[in-house]
Amino acid sequence: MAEDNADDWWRNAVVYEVYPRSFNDANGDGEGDFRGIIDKLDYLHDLGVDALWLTPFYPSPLADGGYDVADYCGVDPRFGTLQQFANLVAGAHERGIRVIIDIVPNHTSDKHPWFTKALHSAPGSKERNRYIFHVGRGEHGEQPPTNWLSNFGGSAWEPCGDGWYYLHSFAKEQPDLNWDNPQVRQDFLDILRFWCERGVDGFRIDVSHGLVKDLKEPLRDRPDPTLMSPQAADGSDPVWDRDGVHEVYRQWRELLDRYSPVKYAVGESWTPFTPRVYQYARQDELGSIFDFSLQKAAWDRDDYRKIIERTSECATAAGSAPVWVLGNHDVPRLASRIGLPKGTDVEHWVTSNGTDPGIDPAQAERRARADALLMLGLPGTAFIYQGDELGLPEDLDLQPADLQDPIWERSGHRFKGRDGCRVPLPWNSDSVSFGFSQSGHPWLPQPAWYARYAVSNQERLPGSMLNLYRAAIAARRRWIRPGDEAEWLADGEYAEYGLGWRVSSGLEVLVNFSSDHAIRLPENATVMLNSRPEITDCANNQVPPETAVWYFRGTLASRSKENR
Ligand code: TEU
Repeated sequence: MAEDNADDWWRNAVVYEVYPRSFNDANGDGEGDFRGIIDKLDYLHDLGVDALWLTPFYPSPLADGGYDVADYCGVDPRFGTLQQFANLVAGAHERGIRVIIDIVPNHTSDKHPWFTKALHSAPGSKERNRYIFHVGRGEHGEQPPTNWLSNFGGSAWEPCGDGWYYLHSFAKEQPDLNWDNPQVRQDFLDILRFWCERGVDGFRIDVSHGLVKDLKEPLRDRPDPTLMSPQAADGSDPVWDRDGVHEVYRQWRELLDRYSPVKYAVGESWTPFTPRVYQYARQDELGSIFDFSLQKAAWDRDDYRKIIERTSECATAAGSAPVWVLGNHDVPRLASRIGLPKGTDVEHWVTSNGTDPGIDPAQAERRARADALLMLGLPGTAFIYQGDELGLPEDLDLQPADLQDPIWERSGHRFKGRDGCRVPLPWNSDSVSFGFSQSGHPWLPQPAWYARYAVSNQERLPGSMLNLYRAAIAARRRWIRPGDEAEWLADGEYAEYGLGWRVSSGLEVLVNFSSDHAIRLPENATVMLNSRPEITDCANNQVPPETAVWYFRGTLASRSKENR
């Protein structure tokens, strides 16, 4: 690993999200596992990523895909063992790839011994005080204590049968921990230390804005309980984004900074954008925070410009770097979302885990390719969700019997949930389960059209999405530096259809958002990367619609000399 930026490696890193259950199955049980990931480390190395983020692999009943953790210091046998985890970390490090793991501090599984003990202990006991238990309202406690709702639908309070309830902001199998309890704080410091000592390089913090609740009596209702994020960006919501949570992360940062190199952390706060969210990115706290704005945006030049500007400003003001996310395991895949017809409410479509409102596949693919060059051309940290490098579309065909996400049941079958982006990856178009599993029975069925997207096919095609990602990541490593800032190219040049920016190496990125206008590049532009495989160079310096290019002014040879 490079020594020169050992603490700051993440500031321009490309991080690849692995959803272990769906990545690669080596033991043939239909679910991915650690050995499967180890077998693909060379693939990830060839892709060029700087780090892996593994979503939860801890022992879990999988009521929420592993975000219901029953033991924070173990490995679920379906994924492997602690020894295999060590092998995975060692194998990644040998290839210069860092490893980030997921920490889920807002809630545990209801099968965690902390919770089973709490349930069997008396109200007011120290066991119960690890969680948030409360008596119900009404004469006999027959109503929930407040109007708070679960993110997955229904009340956030589950009755225990004796007039008491426990709080769960997600599924009822995910009871919320009580972060007012010093024991809970201590336990998580121990958990972080446990994994730091096993060589992980950083952490992704689940629901980082949720931990601390206002538990002052009497408990307060939320003005609009259907919103699952803070209603006013001022810390006044009793559940989300409370000021008190920052004290937790300051303590964590003290611990993470004791290591050399220091450990990375990124917060996950699924909230509408407010500058307040960047408090998590302060350098004495987590240090960085995901920005999900592009995941909820329509393919629109002005919206993108606004987002890129405000995210870059806020991240820089916090001493951090922007963290770009185009896809993850919670939302319909980029390669479908980006093709939504004009006028679709993207945020609603994303959170209701869609049906097909008339996506034009060719257009969606063009835009997804341009979007990849856009994100990888921006300074900051870029997160890629497994399969997005293949341009995999969302699987909108899953049938009710296939669905496993708790959202499906908890929403009373109104929302299908997030399984469509979690379908196991296609590695080989000619093998059973497309090379994912010898079992022939992947835990979610793969559609027949997955064959076209298989790695084996894309490796052979110079213009494939996979090869575009590889080329862009390699070029980014060379031309985008930690601490770079995007300098907008004068609007006049690209007028109303495009966005263009320059970074310190002189690399310029141009994205043409229009679906019918070409944009002219400067006369002396040398194009280095082009998102359209069928167009080998930009004839007459014209960048066609829905296309992105990376170029330099002058010749590439002169640049290479300067940068040596
Ligand atoms: O997600 C947090 C979260 O708020 C999401 O549930 C989001 O609201 C939803 O997916 C949008 O459609 C994290 C994890 O990424 C997610 O997989 C878990 O289910 C959730 O926390 C609970 O741990």
